Order: sequence, then C-alpha cells, then structure tokens
Amino acid sequence: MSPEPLTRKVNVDVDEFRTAVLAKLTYAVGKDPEHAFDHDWFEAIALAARDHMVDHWMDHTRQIYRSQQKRVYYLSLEFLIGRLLVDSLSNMGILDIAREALDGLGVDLDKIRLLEPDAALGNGGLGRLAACFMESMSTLGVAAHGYGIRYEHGLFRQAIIDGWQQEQTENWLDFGNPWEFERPEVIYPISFGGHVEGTMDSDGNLRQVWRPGETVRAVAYDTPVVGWKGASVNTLRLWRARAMEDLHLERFNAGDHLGAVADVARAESISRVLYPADSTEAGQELRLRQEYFFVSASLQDLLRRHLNVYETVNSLGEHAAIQMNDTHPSIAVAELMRLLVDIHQLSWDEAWKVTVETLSYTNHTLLPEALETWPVGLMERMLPRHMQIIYLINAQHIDGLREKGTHDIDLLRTVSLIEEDHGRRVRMGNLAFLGSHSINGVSALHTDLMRSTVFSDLNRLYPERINNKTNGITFRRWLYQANPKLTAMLVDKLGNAVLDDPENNLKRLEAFADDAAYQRRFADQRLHSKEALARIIQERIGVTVDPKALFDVQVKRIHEYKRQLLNLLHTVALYQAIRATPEKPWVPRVKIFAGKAAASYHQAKLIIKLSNDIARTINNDPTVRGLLKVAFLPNYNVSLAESIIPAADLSEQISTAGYEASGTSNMKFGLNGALTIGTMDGANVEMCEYLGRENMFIFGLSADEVEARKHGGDYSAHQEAASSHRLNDVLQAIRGGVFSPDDPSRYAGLVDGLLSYDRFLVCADFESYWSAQMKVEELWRHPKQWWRSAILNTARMGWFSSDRTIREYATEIWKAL
Ligand code: 26Q
Repeated sequence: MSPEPLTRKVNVDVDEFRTAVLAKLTYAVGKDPEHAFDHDWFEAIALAARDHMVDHWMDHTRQIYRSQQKRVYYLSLEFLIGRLLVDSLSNMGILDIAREALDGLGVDLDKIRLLEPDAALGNGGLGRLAACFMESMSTLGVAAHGYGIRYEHGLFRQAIIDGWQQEQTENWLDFGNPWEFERPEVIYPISFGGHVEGTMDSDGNLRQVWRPGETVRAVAYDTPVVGWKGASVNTLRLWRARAMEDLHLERFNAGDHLGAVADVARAESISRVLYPADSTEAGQELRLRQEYFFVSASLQDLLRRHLNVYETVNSLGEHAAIQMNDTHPSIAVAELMRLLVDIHQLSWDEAWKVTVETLSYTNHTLLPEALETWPVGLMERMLPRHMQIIYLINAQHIDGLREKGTHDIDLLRTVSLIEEDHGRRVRMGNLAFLGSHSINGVSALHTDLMRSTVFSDLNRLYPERINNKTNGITFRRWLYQANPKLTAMLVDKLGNAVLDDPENNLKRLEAFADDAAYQRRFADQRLHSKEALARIIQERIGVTVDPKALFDVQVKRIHEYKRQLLNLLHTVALYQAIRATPEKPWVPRVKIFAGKAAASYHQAKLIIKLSNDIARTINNDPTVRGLLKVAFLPNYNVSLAESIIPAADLSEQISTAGYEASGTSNMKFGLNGALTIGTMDGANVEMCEYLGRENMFIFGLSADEVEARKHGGDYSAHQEAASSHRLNDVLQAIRGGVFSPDDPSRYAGLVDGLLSYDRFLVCADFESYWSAQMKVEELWRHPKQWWRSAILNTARMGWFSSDRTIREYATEIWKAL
C-alpha cells in the first residue's frame, strides 16, 4: 500500500513554544530561568522540540502498522549524525518560531545551538551517507529503521599539538542526550563462543544446537528522525551492550571486588567506542564482536516485528528489505540463516530463499586493504555455528557451479567464501554478495570497476545482481541549514517550490547565471560566509586570512589515495613561484585543509604534520605578503563542515582516478556554488556530466590510464621529477628541510618513498594539476565568468539529492515505494 499524503503541519505559535521551553527548563531540567546555564537552555529547547517530533512519530508508526507498508532496515556500523537541534526545528518548519520565542526570553538560538555536541558515530563518507539516507527516507515516507551501535565514545577528537595529530576521547554523552529514548524493555540476548552439538529433535530430524560460552544483552535506544516538513518520522535504533548481570554477587561477597565486575567490563566494551579507521586493518576481535552484536540484535528485533503482524517468517522478504552498509554487517547472511533454520525451523532451502530475497549490500571501496576478511580460526572460536553455516553456503555455492559445468579451479578459488592463500580467512565481500539479491556501487565509475575488478567473477555468475546507485546528500542540512543566506536567495527567485522539490526547481536558476545583480548577491553571500570562516580560523589557530582571497579547500579524511599530498606539493610550488616573481599579479589564495587520520596510519599523520609545517613557514614569510596563506583546521566534523562548505570558492576532489568510490563532499561544495578542481573519479564523473565540463577544472589521468601506468611497469616518479623542474624543486625543498628546520630530515623518507614507489601517481598528475590550478586563477580574474559558473553549479546539482538516491533504492532494490 502506498503511504498516506506527506507533510503534516506542526501547530505551535511563538507563545506556546516559549511556554513549552520554560516548562521543560523548570520540570525536566530542574532549573530556574534566572539561574539557568546556556546548556540548560539547550536541553530545554531540545526537549520542547522533541515533543513535537514525538506526536508525529506516533502517528507515523501507527499509520505504518495500519497500511502494512513494506519496511526498510538500514544496517550500518556508522551514523555520522552531527547536531540535531536546527535540523529538527527546520524540518518541522518551526525554526523561526523557536528563534522568536527564545528572543523573548533573552536567549540567542544561534549561540545555544553551538552547545550541542556533534554526534560523531562514524568515520567519514559512509557514516554521513547513512545519516543523509535516514533523513531522506523520512522525507519520502519510506518506512525505515536505521540500526547501529550507540557508541559511548564516537570518533576521537583531533587536537593538533606542535603540528602533530593527537587523538582525544570524545565524550558526546557527558551531558546526556536529549534526542534519545532508552527502551529498557527492548532487549535481546547476544551470544558468543562455546560449541555446536548435533542432536535429534522430537521428529527425528538432526538439528544443530549452539551452546554458547558467553551471552550479553543488547538494549535499544531510539532517536526519532524527522523528514522535511515533518513528512514522516522514522526511528534510528542504536544498541548498547550490557552484561547479563550488573554484578557477580558471589564473587563480590567473597571479596573479589574487581572480578565481580570483570564480566560487566568485557560485555560493555562492545559498545564502548567506534573503530577510528576508515579502512580495515588486521582483523580485530572486538570489531567482529561489534559487528555480530548489532546484526544479531537488529535481526532478532525485525523478525519479532514481522511476526507481530504476519504468521510466518517465510514472508519476510515480501514485507521487509534489509540494506547492509558495506560488509560491516555482512555476518547478517549467516545470522539470518541461523535464526530462520535453528530458531524458526525453516528448511535450509526455504531459509536461503528468504535470506537472498531480503538482503542487499552496498559496496563503498575497492581498495584491497579495505576489503574485510576474518581468520577462520577466530570465527570458529567466536561464532562456531556461523562458521558452520558459512561452510554450508560455500559448499552449496561451489557444488552448484560444478553441477553447471564450472571446473576451472582458479575461478572456483576466487569466488569461494574462503581465502586459502594467506592463512584461511572468510571473505565478507563474497559472503555479502552471495547472500544478497542486489549489490550496488555508489557511483557509475565505481560500479563499473566493481564489475570489472573485485567482483568480476561473481558478476559473470550473477550478472543481474550488480547495479549502481550514485550517492546523494540531503539538501536540508547541506543547503538550507548550512547556508540560509543562499537558500533565501534561491527562494527569492524560484519561490518556495525550490525547497520542497529542489530536484526539479533548482534548474530554473540557470536563467540568472548572467544576471549581474544576482551575481553580485551570490558573491556577497560567499563573502559573508568567508568572513565567518575567517573568524573561526583566527579563533582556532590564530591565522589571519583575507576573506577576499580565493578560498581553496580540501576537507576529508586524510588518506594517501585522496592525495592531500598533491595539494601540498601545489601549495609549495605556488609559494616558490610567488617568492621567485613577487611582482606578478598573483591571485591571493587561502589553502584550507581539515581532516582526521586513522590513529595507526603513520603516513597520514605525517601528512598532517607536513601541512602544519608548510603552513607555519608560508604564513610567517613576509616576502609572500599574505598572497598565500595555509590553514589546517583541527577536528574536522559535521559541524565544522557546515561552516567551511558555504565559504569555499574552490573544492578539491583530487583522488587518484579509480580509488574514490564516490565522494559526497564534492556534491556539498557544488551545491553551495564552489567550483571543483578534480580528477575523473567517483561521482566527479557524473558531476561533470550534469554541470558541464566547462564548469569544472578537470585534470589528471583517467582510471583506465592509471591502470595502464600501473601495469605497464614503466612508470617512474623519478622520471616525472626529472622532467619537471617545478616538481623537482618542490620535492627537494621538502626533502631538504625547508619546512622542518627543527628536524631537517623529517620528510626525507616521505619524499624518497614517493620517488621510489608512487602508488597513487601523485607525481604523474602533478603538472596537469598545476595547469588546472592556473586556469582557476585565470577564471578568478574574470569575476563575471567565475560567478556565472558558480551559479550554474548550484543550479545543476539537483540530481545529487539523496532523495533521488533513496527513490532509486526504494523502487529498484527494496520495492518499498
Ligand atoms: C572496517 C573494518 C574495521 C575497522 C574499520 C572499517 C571501516 C570503517 C569505515 C572501513 C571503511 C569505512 C568507511 C569507508 C568510507 O567512508 N567510504 C566512503 O564511502 C562514501 C559513501 O559511499 C564514498 O563517497 C567514499 O568515496 C568512500 O571512500
């Protein structure tokens, strides 16, 4: 059945909202308005806002039960949510009402909103995508639940000490979390270890019974997620691990006070902290415990919900779709089989049919080191029944192929669930593939590469399974909330229709691309955002920048394939060029960097140090007369992104072609009217299609050319440096300690390493990147053309809405709209 009409009005006026906030402050927070701290006000406002969400939430939940709409479950180990106050108020259409109500109390909403901690239950793109999807699913009326882990500590806080990254624990829950509802009654047992016994049931059938060695509890915490104009309110359900007993009383009484709580600590460590890596390293036991913990709790929960309404689990696939966000939840394939066969007594074949019908999998990376595999020994120890099931799935799969006449041993080896070469390991990508009816990539290029590389053999066996769903972003957060000035300008020309349906209405902005007055307003908005960012830069790192300079921005996780190093080489090249010919009419530029490195990723951390060394040297060199400034902003997170993106003139999307699955910040910048300098990688390729190549600065090798260089065997970074004075001068300066006089050999290893093995072809793309940057300067000198292009960027980004992406998932994969 189709959902009821969207958009319900939130009925509240200024006086009512003010009264509600005062009541919350008094009775829920327990503070007298006279003596309330700012944080008390934040809590009171959040609770008042939440009441309105709850009304809609309950309506919506009842309506879904009534309509028996198909349910979508989004399983993700990460939800990079950010702050929710303005998001909630804005989506409910009461932001202005709230602001006015608080004004009357002498409370400034724009100050209070900054007190909300930034919920960082994710590392980067994949986690933020999950958060955008949740919002779009609520907007479109998809009956969705997000399932994940309620980490006590989210992604670490990054401090920069003497130029080096230092990780500090993030305590986002210190002051409580006003958005969530603890559900102490929604609790499931999750087991680990032990052994499996074959036993006869009463009908004389052989059954496998898992006798676990250890059991913990998963407790639900629910956060309502409200869509645009309160269209619908879905639930993000996050699991917290608790021990079965809070205290081992016998041990305690025997005087073993530490031993009495040891089990508690072990159990609760599962939801203690987010893994701070954006690619996999050697299989860590705790990580596998996290994966299984949240998958099992979520599947038990959704099966219970299904059986509340329907007679049998056989019909699960008709009424529910489960999307796995990368392989992190892929143990779901074995767990769903276990629940269906062992607990709900389905036959193996019935269970397999339900599993494949219900599950689907999104791949987010092709980097070999990021493809998850787990040692068979670890799996056997921690999840013995699942390991059995995986062997059975594998046997069925390989036997099936043999029956169909496939005897090619190399083929059988690559499509097997078990990797035999580097110690025996379970390939989670293959498991997710076999257990799903749909496997999607996140941009057209990435999906093509999935078909031709990691999954080429499985694709030949199941050619209909792989499909593309190019990523998108929610315009509510990344345009309306992050850039209210630009939003107002859009509404001014295009009417409110642009807010409700930007996918179809933004295009009409093209008509104003050459309008001088509109260009001026566009530039004014940008200047306003740049002034705000300049203040942040001044406050946080003490660097003074000129808001009129070109703001050239690269913000994202620090990773070699994303090539922050290429940007730094350009920075140094520009620095040397300005010093050599200071009289030339250089375009004043501010290079802005931000991003976290995985704690154990030494090369990435060294790149952060290099950014800071280069920044210090250039910013303090009077000969460049402020024509070039470099700023590394610490602790990049969703909130900082919301300040940086509207202030960017130039967006750096410069990964080695073939390595960035999609990118999503590229879309956020484009939507806000920044021009992109980028490679033909990930979703840049589609941006190029929609925006027109003339409205981007495209450079560098294509994915095919990258492959050819790597396999051709004759690529040499040495040669690139030998044939480019500019590149060579840059490398020698860095190598020789120009930017590290305190430790002149700090970067010798980095430069030598680059010259001997340039895995990401930094040197190969350097000259082409330099030329593209020259074109940037050229266009900047022609403001009419620059702003025309900027307006066209905004006007043509409509397709990159996550509403479009979710509509595609819902119709093509989930059959849920
Ligand atoms: C896995 C195992 C153990 C520890 C950590 C991990 C892990 C965690 C996070 C592996 C990968 C990730 C995150 C990956 C990620 O963010 N990928 C990005 O996904 C975006 C959304 O599709 C794309 O736009 C980016 O191109 C892609 O890099």
